[in-house]
Amino acid sequence: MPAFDAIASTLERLAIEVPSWAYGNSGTRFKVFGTPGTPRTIQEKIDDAAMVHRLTGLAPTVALHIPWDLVDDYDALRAHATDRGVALGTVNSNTFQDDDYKFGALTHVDPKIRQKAIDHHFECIDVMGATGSRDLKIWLAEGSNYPGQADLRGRQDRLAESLSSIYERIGADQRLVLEYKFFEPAFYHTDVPDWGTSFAQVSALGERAMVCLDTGHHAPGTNIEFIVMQLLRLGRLGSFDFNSRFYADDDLIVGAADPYQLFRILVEVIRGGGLDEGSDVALMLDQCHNVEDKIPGQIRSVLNVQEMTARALLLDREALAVAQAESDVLGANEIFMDAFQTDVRPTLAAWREERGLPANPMRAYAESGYQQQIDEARVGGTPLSWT
Ligand code: PSV
Ligand code: MN
Repeated sequence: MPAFDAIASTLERLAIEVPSWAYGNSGTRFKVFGTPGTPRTIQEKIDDAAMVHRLTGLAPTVALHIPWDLVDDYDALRAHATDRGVALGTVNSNTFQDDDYKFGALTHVDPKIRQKAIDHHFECIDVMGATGSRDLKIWLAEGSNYPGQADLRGRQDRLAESLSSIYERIGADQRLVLEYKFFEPAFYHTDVPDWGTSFAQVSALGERAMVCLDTGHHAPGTNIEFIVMQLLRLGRLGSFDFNSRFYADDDLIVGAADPYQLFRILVEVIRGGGLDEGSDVALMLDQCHNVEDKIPGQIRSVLNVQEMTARALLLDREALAVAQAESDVLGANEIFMDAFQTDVRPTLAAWREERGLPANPMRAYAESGYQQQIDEARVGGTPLSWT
């Protein structure tokens, strides 16, 4: 197994983008529970995200969701983030909360509604200009509930046309990233249900169009690491939305439901060059903290990714290659499991201290007094939420 020193420089590069919406209230369709200290403004969300970065050194950028994070002055928002030691990251479009989009947005049969959805993406691209963001991430809640309700082929053709108008507006240093999801909110068919559809659509656009893989967006039992391998091999893995799930798109803390799956995914990320210097693969979280405190929920999440990345980096690839070449099934599996079962926590704690970070960021947060401070200060106003 490689020594920790040999993997430290890669670990040092690890950067995980946090979603602004993770700091707001969220819930299920049954109930959104309010919590004290919830941000009332995007600036307060950024303050909370900055706390996660300060304690972990792992979360230098914050993703925005438009219009949830709409402001008049994005230059000022960018300055606010810089002042707190973080930067603004991916801009996520939102065509799923407007009445006009009941039967589709980029796929809608009505050209006026399609244009409205395209215009929204143009606005997002303008925002990216001001925030300095590289990626426009598109997730579409489009589909149908009943067989016969919609012309599947016509919708796919309209999607291609709409995406192409959006792609033409993307700047030379920017990317369009298309996220897929197999169901929800539509239950019969979804217009971008799987990586193959996303891949086909983005490949038709050009080099700067990529696929986003949200770990919660697959049918149970799907071999996600295989998809990771394939997209990296094809040069189209733009980004991850990390979270974990037991049943559907649960948006729980990454690595909480199935740490071994997270390890296997990261093994393929590393194998495919996704953590190499200069890699364009963006690692993001897409999570909701419905019942747990949001800031420590985010701290736990980035630490989980760091721990599994360290274990995946410790995989003895040379020994594994030999075992694979010899068709040594059990030997290869043992090498793989040895890396997964390595407890990296004490080594990571010491390494954090060496770099001026708290050995235990969860404890440091609990002892920082920040939660009490925001609970007391954030009184009045409307706590942000996605409902
Ligand atoms: C859809 O379920 C999704 O994963 C997309 O990334 C959205 O932007 C996000 O969740 C909203 O929470
Ligand atoms: Mn997502």
